[in-house]
Amino acid sequence: MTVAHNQLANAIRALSMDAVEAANSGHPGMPMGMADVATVLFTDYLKFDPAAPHWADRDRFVLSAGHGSMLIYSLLHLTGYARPTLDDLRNFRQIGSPCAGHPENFELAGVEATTGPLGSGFATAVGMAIAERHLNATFGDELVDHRTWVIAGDGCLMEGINHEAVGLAGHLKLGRLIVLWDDNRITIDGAVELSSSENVLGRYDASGWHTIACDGHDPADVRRAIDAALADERPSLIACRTVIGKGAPSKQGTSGVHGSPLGKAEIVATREVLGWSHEPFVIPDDVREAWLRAGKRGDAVRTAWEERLAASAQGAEFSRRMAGELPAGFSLKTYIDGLIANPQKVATRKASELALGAVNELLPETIGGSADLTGSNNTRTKTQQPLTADNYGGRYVYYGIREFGMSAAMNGMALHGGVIPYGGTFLVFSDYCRPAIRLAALQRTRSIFVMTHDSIGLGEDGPTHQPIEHVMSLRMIPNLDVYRPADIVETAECWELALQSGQTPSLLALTRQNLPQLRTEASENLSARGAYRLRAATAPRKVVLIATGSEVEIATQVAERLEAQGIGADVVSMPCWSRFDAQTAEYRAEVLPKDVMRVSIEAGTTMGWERYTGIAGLRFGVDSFGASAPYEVLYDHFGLTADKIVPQVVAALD
Ligand SMILES: Cc1ncc(C[n+]2csc(CCOP(=O)(O)OP(=O)(O)O)c2C)c(N)n1
Ligand SMILES: [Mg+2]
Repeated sequence: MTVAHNQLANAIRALSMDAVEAANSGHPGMPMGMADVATVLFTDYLKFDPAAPHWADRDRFVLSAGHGSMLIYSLLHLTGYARPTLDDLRNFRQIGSPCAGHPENFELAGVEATTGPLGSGFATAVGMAIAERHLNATFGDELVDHRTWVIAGDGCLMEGINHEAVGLAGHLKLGRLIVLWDDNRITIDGAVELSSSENVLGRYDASGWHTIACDGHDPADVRRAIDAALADERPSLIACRTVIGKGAPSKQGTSGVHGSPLGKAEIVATREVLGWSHEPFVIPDDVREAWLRAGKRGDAVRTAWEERLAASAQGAEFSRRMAGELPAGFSLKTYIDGLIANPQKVATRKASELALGAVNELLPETIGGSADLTGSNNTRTKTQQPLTADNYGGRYVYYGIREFGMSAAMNGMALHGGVIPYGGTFLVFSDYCRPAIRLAALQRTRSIFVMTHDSIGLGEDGPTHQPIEHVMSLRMIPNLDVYRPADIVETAECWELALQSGQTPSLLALTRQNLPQLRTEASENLSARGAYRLRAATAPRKVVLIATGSEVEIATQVAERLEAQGIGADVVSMPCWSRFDAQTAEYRAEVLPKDVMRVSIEAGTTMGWERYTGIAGLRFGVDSFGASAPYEVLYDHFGLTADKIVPQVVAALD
């Protein structure tokens, strides 16, 4: 028995308005407006299998307009995913339900990306499309042959990040990326024309996209547009003209239906208009069966794919990569042993390049890149070919000056799986990446941010380029490991840890200026503990000097001078706060004993170092903007030299 398109779409509308009503919060307008488009996509086009939600060759679907979360929750429920259940939907936005206010990738299979910050989902999807093409180039059509679909709203297209994402996708000719734009001409404040008079399709055309418009409430017209998008080799934007809150007689077409429950009377009237007489959360059998049939469309395709995977000579390697597992026995120990044997004085950005030389040989899944600072970030290694529209098999992306777009795309690559993305810019521009770094941490992706020029130590470029608050403020982001290695050995250790952290993104803060190798004896990966005693006091211990990165060298100089005066001083190198905080209380107390004065030295804000120095300790850093001068002059100017620090420590001990 066939069920009319309208009934399928109305099931989404009813679930959405009823769940928002039950929660007394949420956004009914977008799911009701896009119900027809989503029904066409999920019943006729999307390659997926609710019984095998992690099937590697499934199409990726990203609901970039994350406020419309009830759209994806309805679709996952109706097509037969194990979750969300009807109870989950009834508990939309309540504690314990996987149906969070905005879709979270870690809550539900089928939610490929966390969305809600407008524009981010779209930019993340660009990374998924890059990963798909790259893996296709590596493993062939028989294993990798899928698309990335996005539903985006006016907000997703207005955000600045959209400019970066569209430019990158157009340049890389990501023809398997198809964006369905909910062109409803409404945002929260009212009509789009209040704030925008942009020719959106013109902008996309100019960026190398295929564009087409359709009536988003006419399934045949939506199919026509999607078919045209499929036939075109460019990425596609389909402007789906819709009415927000479609079906709610007195509210549809207005911003009033964007983010508020419809209210009892309007819901009764909507049921009338839709011809949907069922109680809340009741789906009639014929509609339920029709939706479940749509969810089974992918079954045969998936089984055939599994057979190809099992028969493929590359099957095991492909599966390893998609599982996010490193090759058995992966370690940088051999490389680090070589460093111990042959100490070198290099900037940690250079040390990072050298470590990457080893990493990129050992791990075929890394994809590097930089936001137009390749030569400064030292992110490209000799064997890496550019990933381009003509060679998706390349392993280095020239992201252009698109820090946010790069970071979001990296998250998309990591979420897609099969690749490990890393990308660089100056640390000060982590501010431009920050929303994506935060989403990497929230989504638990292995994105590795390589941030060089990490302090006033970059010198002459001056205060606009000198990070002050950056390292500290990045440390505040939960589930982000911020590393600031002190020398070439720690840099390699931090790279090893970043690569081994499958569920935690990492950020490496690296110097422009050369640093001596402080670690000259073979050992386990000491950076893994976050902080460790680099040098123990010889005279009776009075001070523990805690430093990171380039200031560890200064701390050792301070310690030598103090020791010469008979004042025993430990030097603790602390490349990663979050890792240190995860150690046992005994270890932490051993490294940072309470009964000794503790002093921090870091060329950035001192705010926060009280955590380890206590109020009674001393904190040396930079609490103003920097200045433009050679870096040695700046270190003296800001008091970060042994000459300036030693007398203050001695005075404090008296
Ligand atoms: C970066 C960001 N800024 C602001 C918001 C708050 N917000 C959520 S939806 C929305 C309006 C979006 O308009 P549109 O995309 O057209 O959605 P529609 O009203 O059509 O559902 C805003 C401003 C957000 N979620 N993310
Ligand atoms: Mg809108």
